[in-house]
Amino acid sequence: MATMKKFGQTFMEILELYGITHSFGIPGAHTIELFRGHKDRGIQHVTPRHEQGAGFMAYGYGLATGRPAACLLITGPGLVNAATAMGECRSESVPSLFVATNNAVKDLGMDHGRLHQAKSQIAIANELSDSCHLLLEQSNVNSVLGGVFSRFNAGRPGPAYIEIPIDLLSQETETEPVFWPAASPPAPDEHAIRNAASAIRNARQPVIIFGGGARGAAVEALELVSLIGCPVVTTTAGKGVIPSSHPLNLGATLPFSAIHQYLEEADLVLAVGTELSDTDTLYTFNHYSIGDGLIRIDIDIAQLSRNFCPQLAILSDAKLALSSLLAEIRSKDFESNIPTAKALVESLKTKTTAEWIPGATKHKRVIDIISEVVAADAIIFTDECQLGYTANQYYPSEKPGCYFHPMGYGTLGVALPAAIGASIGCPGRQVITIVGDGSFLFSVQELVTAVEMGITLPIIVWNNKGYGAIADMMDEVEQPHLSGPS
Ligand SMILES: Cc1ncc(C[n+]2csc(CCOP(=O)(O)OP(=O)(O)O)c2C)c(N)n1
Ligand SMILES: [Mg+2]
Repeated sequence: MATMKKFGQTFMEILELYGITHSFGIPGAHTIELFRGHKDRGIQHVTPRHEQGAGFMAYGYGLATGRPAACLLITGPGLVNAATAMGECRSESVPSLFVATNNAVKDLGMDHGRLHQAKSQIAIANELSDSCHLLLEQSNVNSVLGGVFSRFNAGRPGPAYIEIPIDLLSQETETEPVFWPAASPPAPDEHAIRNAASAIRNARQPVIIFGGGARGAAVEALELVSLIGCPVVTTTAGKGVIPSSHPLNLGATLPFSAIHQYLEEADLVLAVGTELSDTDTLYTFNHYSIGDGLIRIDIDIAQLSRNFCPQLAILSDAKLALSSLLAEIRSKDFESNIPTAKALVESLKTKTTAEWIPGATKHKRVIDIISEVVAADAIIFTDECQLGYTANQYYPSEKPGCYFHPMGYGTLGVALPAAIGASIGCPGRQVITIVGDGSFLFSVQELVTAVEMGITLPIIVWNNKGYGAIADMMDEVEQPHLSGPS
């Protein structure tokens, strides 16, 4: 008699249907049904040496490819070990799918003393994910996964969490995998675009800030900058949206007071795909303010009212908003003064010279050598270390999606496993990583995974025999100002 399929298998088939091609995780007694038959599936599974490594690999994979990988995690410790990576995915808007098992439905919330039990896994995951679902009914799976993948496509990407009790996973099933088409990304309101274009037209001193949310809109961003002819700043996540070598690009200079002064004086600041978070200023711990003329474009409605009050807030995918804005600006004569803007950018860059931290000259020499020897489209992941912090500001990026640093959640140990994840997602692309001696040892065991996967991964260890960045802070006379602008 033919045995019926178990629900775990159907679940994985649905992931395949949505284009998942890679999963990361360490199997356990609770996740057996997710792995049954995996050799015949179109999903390649990678086993790291720690679940945090699995999460960081999914993080690097998602950043490098723009596509989610799945993390398959056992109940309790599996989830908790990967939770830091989930937080990092949330901060950096990385599409990623975290799937964890739990004990049987009858045990949930009962403290029966079952293996791996926690009081509430969903409460843990809820703190760090963008969407969270405890799957209690087989029949809901297509709707739940349809919603998750729709969000990846049409919203601000981030970590989705799905929890499946083991009795549901091992139930026999007749549920058929069904692909639910994704929603399309939001387009801007035309009236708001006309207002934005008119504000840009009337601005005497405009400036644009591009964040990570503009990475998919580099073509339109470059055209807009050339059309308006104004200085541009990027966040670290937005590096390369405008090439570093572009004469109007001030680069990732948000920490520097010369730039702050310019932003404060500007009568129009156009911020695209950025939460304008103070983590982008932490290199100097100085904060900036923005005047009345802030126009924000973001795919996430919540970001439009965070940190700085906008004069105009446009909910939209960056690419769609910038192409509408371009069409609107082009429709009437527009006078730009590129030579003046170029001279201004040069002088602002010179003014920032004195503000680099002590040691930056040494860091820059190393960064220059690295950026000269790597391929033009190499992907680089830096960790929380002195060299990484200078690189966040200084490393050149001619294209978006080539430089990544855990800016937001800011944990140590990300870069090495993230680089492994990126190598798996982008075979043939050169991937390198810069780590400190401290951060390297957070995830050093993943070297074994890299070897097993046959990955060539240059690792630059900035070895100052200690937690140098923290020692630097101790040497500062004043306590660093970490609580954002007052
Ligand atoms: C999980 C975690 N613990 C502690 C920190 C605080 N922290 C930030 S940078 C840093 C120093 C890291 O040392 P290393 O990797 O050797 O780099 P260095 O600063 O020495 O260049 C520490 C401890 C952190 N960011 N994340
Ligand atoms: Mg160190």
